[in-house]
Amino acid sequence: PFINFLLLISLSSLPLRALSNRLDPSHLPNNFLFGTASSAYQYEGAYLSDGKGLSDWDVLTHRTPEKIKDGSNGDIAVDQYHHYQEDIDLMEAINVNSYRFSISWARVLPKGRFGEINYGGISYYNRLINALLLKGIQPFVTLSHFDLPEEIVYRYGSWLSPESQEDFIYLADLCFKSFGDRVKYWTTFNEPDNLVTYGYRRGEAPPFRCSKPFGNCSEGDSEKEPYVAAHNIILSHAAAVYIYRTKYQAEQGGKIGIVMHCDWYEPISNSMADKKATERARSFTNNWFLDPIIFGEYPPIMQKILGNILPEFSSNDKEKLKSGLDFIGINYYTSYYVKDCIYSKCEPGPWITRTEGLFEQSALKDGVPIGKPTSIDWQYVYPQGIEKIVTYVKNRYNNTPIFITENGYGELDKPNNTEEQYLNDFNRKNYMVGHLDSLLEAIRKGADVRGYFVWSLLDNFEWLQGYTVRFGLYHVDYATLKRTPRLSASWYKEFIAKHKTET
Ligand code: AM3
Repeated sequence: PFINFLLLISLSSLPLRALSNRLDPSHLPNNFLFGTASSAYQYEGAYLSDGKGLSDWDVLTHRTPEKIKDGSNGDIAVDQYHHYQEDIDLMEAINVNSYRFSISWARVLPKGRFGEINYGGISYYNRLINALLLKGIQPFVTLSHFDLPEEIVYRYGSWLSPESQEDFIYLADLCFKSFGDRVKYWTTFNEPDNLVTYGYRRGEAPPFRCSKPFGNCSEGDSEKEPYVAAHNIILSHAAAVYIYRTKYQAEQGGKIGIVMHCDWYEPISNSMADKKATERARSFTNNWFLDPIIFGEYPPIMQKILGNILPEFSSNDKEKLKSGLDFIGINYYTSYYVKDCIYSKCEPGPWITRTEGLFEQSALKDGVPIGKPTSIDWQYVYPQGIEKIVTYVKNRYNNTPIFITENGYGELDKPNNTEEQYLNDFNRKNYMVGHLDSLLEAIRKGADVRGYFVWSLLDNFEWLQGYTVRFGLYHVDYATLKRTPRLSASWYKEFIAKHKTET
């Protein structure tokens, strides 16, 4: 078996070597950030420690564990709360110079703005930030990565109420004030498009709101609520950036942006209808948030199609929106074909924006997938997509600086895998080679990309999939919490080292 194993390794690295020659890290800028990404609920554990309050994900996983594929939760997760020093050593061991993590809102403000600040929580992030900086690793902080204090859901249904803006401003101000002397990269939200789609259209994530045929909920309105929640999120972003610009930025000298979930969309045919549908798909996902933040209004196609379903920005809102952002974070994993649903008929489904249908996304064209399928249902390996989405964002938003805030390869956990099998993740390594190569192409053609974060340093709690999907450069044994480097970790380490010596 060992000989077979060696054979497998050498065979699998053949095409890689060819690619690696082309993949020259010296074409990346000098001060490029190489990092790994994470989020509080997926990593920290310690869900009741040192005064932390309950988040909506704590409540969901305890009240209705059947909603999570393996019935699990983030009570312990990878216990980064207690293992942060060890994890920083693991980061140092693979040469990364930045770490993207999020603040657990309920850890610092257990009851949102309706209660006390939890200094136990503030102190944890101080320890984490200081320990990172001691190793020369830049903290790259997300203020809100899906989880929020249950209090906010309970009081007014979270993002459906304009009151949520007050809560977010309170959180943002506290974080800038407490950590901004040392944190130079902030993002307001992680993937707000996913958050509203899962939470308010499909009803599959907190606060589980939807209406048929988009999902099977008892309360909600999938036609309207996603737009209301998104509107409050956009205004929360604007208000937080406004506070950063007016109160903190001059003194602290950091940058602030937002992270978007960016699948690449390819028209399924050359027909004008499918091409237009593809533009619609982009408008109803990424541009939905980025257009108002950067141009001050919703994409024209959305306005035309949704009419008065789409909330309006007051002149005061428009003033705030002028604060914009300093960079765009792109999370790229996969690509889809888009088919028109206005002129041709599509089955109504959760990804169709309105019941009568606007577009449909599918990874298949005539039965052939857009990229190599993986063991998880939504991911297809299409490295060209990263160059395409970066170029699209660059062109649409006047070459605003970009960070790739997530890119990674998921694998379904197979409990009977041998150590050899789960550590030799050449598929993940190939994925990173391909995507960095394609990203370099976008940079060579002029995109201002300033960093790349792998999702993820460690295997972790993958939301609705629980622990059944693994994304880590390091394998985690959930019984012992032992972290072991995979092949992809060594590859990333060498890639970064090569960049260091060549620039
Ligand atoms: O889970 C992370 C990665 C992996 O798969 C990360 O936290 C997310 O930002 C990102 O979206 N990732 C991801 N996406 C697949 C499906 C996400 C569903 C989210 C549902 C919860 C609102």
